Amino acid sequence: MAYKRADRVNALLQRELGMLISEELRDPRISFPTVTSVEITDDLRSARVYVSVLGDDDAAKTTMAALEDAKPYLRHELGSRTDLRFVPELAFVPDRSAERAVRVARLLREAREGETKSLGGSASRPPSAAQSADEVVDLLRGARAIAIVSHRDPDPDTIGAGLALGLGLESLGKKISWHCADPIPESIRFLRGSERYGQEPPPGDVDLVVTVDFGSVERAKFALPSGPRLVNIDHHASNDEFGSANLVDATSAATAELVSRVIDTLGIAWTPDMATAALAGIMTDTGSFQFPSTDGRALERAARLREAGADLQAITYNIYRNKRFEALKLWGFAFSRLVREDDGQLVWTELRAGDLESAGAREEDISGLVEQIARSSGMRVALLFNEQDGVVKVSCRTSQWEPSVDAAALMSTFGGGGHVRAAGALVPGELAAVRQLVLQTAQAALKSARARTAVGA
Ligand SMILES: [Mn+2]
Repeated sequence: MAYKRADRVNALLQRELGMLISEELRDPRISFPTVTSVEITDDLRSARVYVSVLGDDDAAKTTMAALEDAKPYLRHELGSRTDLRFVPELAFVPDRSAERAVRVARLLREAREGETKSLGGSASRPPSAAQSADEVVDLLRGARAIAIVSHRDPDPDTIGAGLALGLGLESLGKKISWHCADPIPESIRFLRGSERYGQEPPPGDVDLVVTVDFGSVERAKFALPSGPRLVNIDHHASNDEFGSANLVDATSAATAELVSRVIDTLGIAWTPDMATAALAGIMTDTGSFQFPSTDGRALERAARLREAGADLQAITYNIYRNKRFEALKLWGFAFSRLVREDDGQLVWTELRAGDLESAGAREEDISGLVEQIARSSGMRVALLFNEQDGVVKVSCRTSQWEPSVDAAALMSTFGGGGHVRAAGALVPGELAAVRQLVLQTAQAALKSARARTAVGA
């Protein structure tokens, strides 16, 4: 019984302290803290509060010092916000696991780049991403005219993060423009403010360019102006830190989640429009909270966005339920050509050059299709080949079940990238040739995964 009670109190304290620290404390020494867990003693008299700080050791130290100073205030607030008869003594403990994860992601990337480097790649390394959380906030505070750039083939995360941040900065009196080389898909045009996106690149006379949700400049599709400083906010492990300041956290489930922390740090008040935009990004990048990337931060943020007035019904209808008839016709072509190999572990299909036209469909209607292919029982690697002018767009999804293949690694063989379970590549060449090459590589990856599993078993 006592154990259950403690659990409930831990969860309550974690939630309340998380909100208090990010929303009420305005101490400039505080740098992106997240309350990762709380452990209360059996007598409910004192609690260890684990806090992860996105930043270097100095950022962690000053943040912990600021929290230490805020203890009396925090305990007082806990007393008035909860039904606890006795507010426990608080002991703040730095939790470096999130920061460690960021570092591991960077080391892996550097190892990969090391291989490229020996083939003549660039040798310059950007400064630690850790220190840049503060740098990013400072740059945003200092800029007057800011251009926000979302990636090509925009998804709800890049648009939602861009809108939430831009609308928030606008409420601080800044001049904001939004840029995306490709048109905003119909399914996300319900997000208020999305009509303010233009397809032209940012002008050179802004103070700051902010890119959201992409890891290399090519994903902008247009050239970014070289004059203004550049802030790069992203959660892809493959991010090459092309900004003058980079806030890259590969442990974050969505750029919209990352941007939400920036918005809080800037002390911006959330509006329902901002909250809807951010929640759309978090929901889609976590597959409606189904992907393994769904962590406490994503769930907690979703709860807070909902409380800030995020329109959940608009998101579920527009993004998940409402489907264009022409899109269903197009998906039919892909379904009718489904192939499985390797005992169903490899599942693939293709869209051919004339398909869009015969279905009356658009490019954006393809989004979501590969997830449907990946539902096939026993699938470990799912591939969708989409024939375009001289290039084939390959989308890849992989399963966490053994033999498990790293989708990002597989796609990086073809110059692409993405996440462990979801990745893609644009491969120049004819459909048949590209398909054969990618399928061979996928089969080899499956084979080595099977061998590894056999050894491990
Ligand atoms: Mn994203």
